[in-house]
Amino acid sequence: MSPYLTPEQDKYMIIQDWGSYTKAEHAMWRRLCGRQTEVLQHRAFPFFLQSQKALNADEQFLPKFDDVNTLLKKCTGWQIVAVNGLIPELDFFQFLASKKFPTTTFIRKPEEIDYLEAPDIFHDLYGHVPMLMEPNFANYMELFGKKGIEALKHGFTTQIARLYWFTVEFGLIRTDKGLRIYGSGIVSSKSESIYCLESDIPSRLEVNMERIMRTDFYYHDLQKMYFVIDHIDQLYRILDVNLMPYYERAVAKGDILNYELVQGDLLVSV
Ligand code: HBI
Ligand code: FE
Repeated sequence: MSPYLTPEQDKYMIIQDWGSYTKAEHAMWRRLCGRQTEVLQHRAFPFFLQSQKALNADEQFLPKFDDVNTLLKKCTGWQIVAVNGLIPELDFFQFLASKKFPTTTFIRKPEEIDYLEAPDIFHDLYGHVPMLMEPNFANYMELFGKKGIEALKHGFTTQIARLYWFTVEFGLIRTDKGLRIYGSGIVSSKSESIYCLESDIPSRLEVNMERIMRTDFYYHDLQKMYFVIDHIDQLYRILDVNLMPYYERAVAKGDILNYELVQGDLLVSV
């Protein structure tokens, strides 16, 4: 049993009742996968696309968590745990520190196809699980859980949430074919998958821990700021330090609005 897990987390865990999914819900999964996999062909990080295939998130039916876990365990030792929605930060980080990814089991309604408030199974499973099959990223996510627990203890909830947002959810990566997407919030959104690489509205900056911790973000709109890494293992390297001085400097220097550029920003061209 992981030292980070307590019986506390059990109250958030549910069972995926795969038999209860309706035809319409399977059809919604099919529709989302078919549409998004096409959009991502030359936009997503290659490893993400390969994992998608390996996951054979069989696009005909919603995936069974047991099948996903058999594959995921083999790849990186991670497991997805079924939850029914957003859970408190501390519990979320404790799951991550235990190599468990809280994954919702419900799927969005047709009227929510382009955007929904809280993560559904498409966002969590289609968006997050493929990257959890990449060993360096899986290590980053486990370390992230530990750093998250520490951040909450010291009152840096906002700063660590920004770090999660601009890497895990909305991160971009340089490849020899140009910028590609690895952030789950983007890969599960058709419009943002196109916009983040092709629009000239958002700025794209070199990843910078302190700058990220100062940067505000939108929940309900396309981002105006993205951060770019060179390699997936770069994430672990920049996180595996004493973060306290970064938190303190970020708080002392104050927040930066999502669309604002400041002195020292290193802009990345697409
Ligand atoms: N809970 N189920 C779930 N999924 C998330 O992505 C999630 C969460 N709780 C908190 C949270 N994300 C964010 O606050 C992260 O910044 C931690
Ligand atoms: Fe997410």
